[in-house]
Amino acid sequence: MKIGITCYPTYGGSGVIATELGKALADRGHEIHFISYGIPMRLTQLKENIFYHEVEISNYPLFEFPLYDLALTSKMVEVCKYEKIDILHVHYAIPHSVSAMLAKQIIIENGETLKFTTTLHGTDITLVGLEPSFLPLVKFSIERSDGVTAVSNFLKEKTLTNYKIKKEIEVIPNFVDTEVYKPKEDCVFKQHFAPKGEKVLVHISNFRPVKRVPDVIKILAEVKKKVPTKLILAGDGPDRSECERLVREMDLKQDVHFLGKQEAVVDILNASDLFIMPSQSESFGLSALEAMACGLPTISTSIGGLPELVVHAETGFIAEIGDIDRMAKYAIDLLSNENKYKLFSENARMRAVKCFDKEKIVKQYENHYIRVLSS
Ligand code: GMT
Repeated sequence: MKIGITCYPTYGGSGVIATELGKALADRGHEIHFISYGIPMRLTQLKENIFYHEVEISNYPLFEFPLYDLALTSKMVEVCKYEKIDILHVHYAIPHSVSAMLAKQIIIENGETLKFTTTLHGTDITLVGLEPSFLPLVKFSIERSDGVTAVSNFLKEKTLTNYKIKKEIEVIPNFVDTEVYKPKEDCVFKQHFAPKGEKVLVHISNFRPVKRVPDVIKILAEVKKKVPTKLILAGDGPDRSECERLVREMDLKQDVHFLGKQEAVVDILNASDLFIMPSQSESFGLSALEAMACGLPTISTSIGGLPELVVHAETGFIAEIGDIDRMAKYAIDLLSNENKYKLFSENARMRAVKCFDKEKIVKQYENHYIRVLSS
């Protein structure tokens, strides 16, 4: 198949999944054309059947705001027409689904065909998409998509109810390459972060308010009272300065490592013991899945799609949003009980391999394309 993929190329779960999916589909013999404003972060290797088409944005002085959605539409038309794309797969509804809908219309007007499928990832549905300036367009473009997938049952239900959409939405969960994301013995970095053999909590995100990163710092402060523990915070975003301020204010500077944006996620996870995800909105929680694949139990909130990923009292623990004391208690429990920790760690890895491994989920996308193309 010739598959066009549009996603946000920067850090963030939807871009990661779109890129990893494209790479995996290319490994399975498909021809992949990425269409975006930048080269996707994880698209680092040259491969004969992967192509990248950059969207050029006009900076004509009359346009006070860049007209990205329109430039993207034109690029989609060009690529789909000349590369003879069978199916265009857009990740994150805004504005990608709208551009794809328009591109398809233009192609059809020219007597040719194009099918497109939209993968809903999270805030495109639960937050931004609900804003009055976007809602009608998001609803319309989802309704007009030839196929729609959501990364969790939670997100599927939210889409159907919030947008009053009557449409078949297939749930295809996110995935992880469990051959890459796996436990590694004797991680050399651990010594650096925890020189006296302390335990290590880790959180990786884009530091947006929905991630509630300050909660992670407050959890560390509680855990430290019982178990010598350090914290790794990887990633960057709007709340980073606030977190650095909180760390100084709480006198935790010696215990918290701010790493900023990092690519060595597997090493970071392997230098850690517990993954903390205190989000107030999370349709899936891809970084928690990556942690689970590396054998890290996860302590998360009960919101969104997280209970579909984290099995309470088996692969980690789930608490209510903002319940710092409970999350800290769970962390202390796991970090001070070696046998229990080992069991949870094995369970987490096993669940990642059994339910969310790349090979299994990529096949589901392939079948989805076949269904959409034959519909
Ligand atoms: O960061 C992104 O690219 C999108 C982002 C978002 O805010 O919508 O992440 C969403 O998509 C990820 C990949 O499917 C999920 O793992 C995240 O849970 C989800 N984020 C939220 O729902 C807040």
